[in-house]
Amino acid sequence: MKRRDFLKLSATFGAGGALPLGLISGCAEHPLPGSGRVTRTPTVCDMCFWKCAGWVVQEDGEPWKVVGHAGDLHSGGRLCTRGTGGIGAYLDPDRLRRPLVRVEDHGRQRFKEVSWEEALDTVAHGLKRVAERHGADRVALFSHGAGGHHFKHLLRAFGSGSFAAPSYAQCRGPREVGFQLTFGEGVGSPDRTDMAHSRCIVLIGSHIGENLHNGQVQTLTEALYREVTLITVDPRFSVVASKSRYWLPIKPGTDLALLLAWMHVLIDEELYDRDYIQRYATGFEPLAEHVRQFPPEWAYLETGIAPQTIRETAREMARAAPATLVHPGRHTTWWGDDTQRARAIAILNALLGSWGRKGGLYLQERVDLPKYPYPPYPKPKSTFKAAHRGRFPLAEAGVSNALVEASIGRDAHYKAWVVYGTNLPVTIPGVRPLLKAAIDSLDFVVVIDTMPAEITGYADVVLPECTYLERYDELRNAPERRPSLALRMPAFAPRHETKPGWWIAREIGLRLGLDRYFPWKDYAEVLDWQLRKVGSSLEEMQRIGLKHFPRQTPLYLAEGEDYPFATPSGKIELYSRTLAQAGFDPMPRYTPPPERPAGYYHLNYGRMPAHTFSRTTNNPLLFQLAPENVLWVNPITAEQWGLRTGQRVRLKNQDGVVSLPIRVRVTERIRPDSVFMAHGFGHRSPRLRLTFQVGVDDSALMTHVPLDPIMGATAMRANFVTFVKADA
Ligand SMILES: Nc1nc2c(c(=O)[nH]1)N[C@H]1C(S)=C(S)[C@@H](COP(=O)(O)OP(=O)(O)OC[C@H]3O[C@@H](n4cnc5c(=O)[nH]c(N)nc54)[C@H](O)[C@@H]3O)O[C@H]1N2
Ligand SMILES: Nc1nc2c(c(=O)[nH]1)N[C@H]1C(S)=C(S)[C@@H](COP(=O)(O)OP(=O)(O)OC[C@H]3O[C@@H](n4cnc5c(=O)[nH]c(N)nc54)[C@H](O)[C@@H]3O)O[C@H]1N2
Ligand code: SF4
Ligand SMILES: [Mo]
Repeated sequence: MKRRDFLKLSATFGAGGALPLGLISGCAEHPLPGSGRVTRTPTVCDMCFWKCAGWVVQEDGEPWKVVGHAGDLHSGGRLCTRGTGGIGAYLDPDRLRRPLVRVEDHGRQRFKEVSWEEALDTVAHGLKRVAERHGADRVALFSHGAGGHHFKHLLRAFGSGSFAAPSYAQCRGPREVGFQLTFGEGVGSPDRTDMAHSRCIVLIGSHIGENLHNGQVQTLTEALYREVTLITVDPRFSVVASKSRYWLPIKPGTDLALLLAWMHVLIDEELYDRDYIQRYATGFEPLAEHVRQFPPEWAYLETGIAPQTIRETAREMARAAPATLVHPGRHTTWWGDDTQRARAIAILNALLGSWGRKGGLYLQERVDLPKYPYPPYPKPKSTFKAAHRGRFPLAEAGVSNALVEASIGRDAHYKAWVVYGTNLPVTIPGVRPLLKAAIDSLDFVVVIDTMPAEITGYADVVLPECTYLERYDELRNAPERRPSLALRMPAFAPRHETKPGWWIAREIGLRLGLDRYFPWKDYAEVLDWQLRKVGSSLEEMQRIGLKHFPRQTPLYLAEGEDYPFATPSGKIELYSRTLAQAGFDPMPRYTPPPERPAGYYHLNYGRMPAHTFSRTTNNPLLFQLAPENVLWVNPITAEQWGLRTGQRVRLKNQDGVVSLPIRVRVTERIRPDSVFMAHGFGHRSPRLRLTFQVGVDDSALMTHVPLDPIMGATAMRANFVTFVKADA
């Protein structure tokens, strides 16, 4: 076991390059574009995970702009702010440039720049040693984003079965499990919401607009033009709340009470879709019996929402049904009972008959794209389940925080990590002390990133990947309403000494003797092979970027059609035997949230349109739009504490953790019992020169992290903060 210092990259290797601000002023001096030779290259945006298809436009070989692909349902032909700012990711002078290896000099650790040869040999040596001593299954992969695919392939071939992504236990996991239990299928990505045709939309938390998933914002906008009845449940007057007919400023953490009361009204007033429930669902009687106990008057005491409003909104939902969408949400790891809340949302949709119906949740289909014929993977000796130690019985993927825990100590299960495209210290709440202990215990850690993000400071080897604009990746094969394939290909040669993920994975694979799993030289060969199997080719896709394929199955259920749901009963399960058998409530039960300590406020957080998590805050183009996050404070609270807009305060959480200073914004748009900030700021890596210590990192204040017992999600909303004047 060796102890590792958190290495701050700034002092350890030559940064080079002008300050990013140079790039900003440089842009203004650029001659007017459009006068030279214009070329375009297809891409799939990677500035977030909505995967919009687009074009990289160049003039005389110089980067000009990234634009949306007309006809693409993800982008509607337009990219969002962040997608447009993709060029900034390519140009960022703070990018990782060369491979780095941790070395020790006179008792001091630092990073040394090395050749790719040396870095890859070091990685292969590190992984091989772990495999020989403990087994290849003792290597865990943490990954997020399209490029993670190459490393999953590498590690499967190697013999590992332990993969975790923050898109599961920090994001969509509870919703996928909740919907799967109810309908036999998850919601998937892009979310199967048919908002373009909805007549009533219910948003529970989902702050669409600030949560900028492009196609979703556009279909919601279409719905608003058609005067959809929009009902938004949010303790904050979000942008979308301002467009809503009903804004329900719910007491934080009490949504399940509201959902049960809505079910109560639908059943009590016989407003639910009786035919649909009779044909497709099972467990209606026990559900009706269960929700009888939860009238709006009961929910009022929990949620603060007036009984009359609860009844009125339930009736609105029923009036528009089945073209009523109760949005499943996306980031659903809130309070620790999140699978049950997702179940309640799924059941509410079922009562309204909206699953598989126009204006509700459509039926998904992907292009039937064959997998490249690799030899079968060896069966791993253990999988991520080893890390769960019998907990989270319904988790279908690795729970990242559990994998971190299972990496701590001399006898820990995991001995090495591969981390691709995920900034673990900022991403997993409450993980920092665990992360430090894990890194001290592990034999070997390799991080593949584009930026000197916080996670790189924990690595033995840092491998610099090129950005998505400089590489091929897997084809986008997403189940939008019309199935399509989209190509990401290099628009520019990789800058500095960066390399594409597929190349890095292959080079490591060859050094591990896994040649059989990498029979190609260039990933373009894989893409061409796949595309030819579906009647296209790489050459065609390089020209057109995006190709639609006819649907093989219907988008909606036909009237009166029998439909086999992929649940154990073949029906929509209002009562879940699977949950009962695993020792959980078969129907959602409400637990009140923890009490707010006196003088403390709910720490609420979310998105802002100009940034994606911590990955874009240093992007020099997006930084101009939103250089820092601010703290929303209600005027009543502000007056009690003597706070004014623009003033800086520090926050202290219930466990005594104090934040960096953050600027106050006094606004009626937040409840007096809560404060709000956007996630992704307050960087601790000085090598991120624009954003180092600018704004506040919400995750640093999340030290109380309840886990969803059903699938392991890390709740992020159960923390409270108070104010410390910045100068104090
Ligand atoms: N611009 C931008 N867009 C993004 C992303 C990004 O980084 N940047 N990330 C994308 C990803 S991966 C995801 S998962 C999605 C997440 O986007 P969403 O799924 O919309 O996120 P949530 O965190 O569920 O919702 C945040 C909202 O919940 C409200 N809220 C807080 N507490 C409660 C409560 O107790 N009850 C209710 N009803 N509401 C509450 C907050 O006030 C806030 O408005 O965004 C996606 N879109
Ligand atoms: N406190 C708090 N925590 C959260 C959330 C929150 O709202 N608040 N949101 C949660 C949600 S919904 C999600 S989905 C997760 C997201 O979790 P992450 O995906 O881990 O989020 P990021 O902070 O953007 O970290 C991405 C990392 O990938 C690197 N990167 C970017 N592009 C590339 C690339 O092309 N190749 C490689 N190799 N690396 C790249 C970035 O430099 C950065 O280090 O966070 C979750 N955690
Ligand atoms: S929503 Fe924006 S950032 Fe996300 S993929 Fe689309 S254009 Fe890119
Ligand atoms: Mo997410």
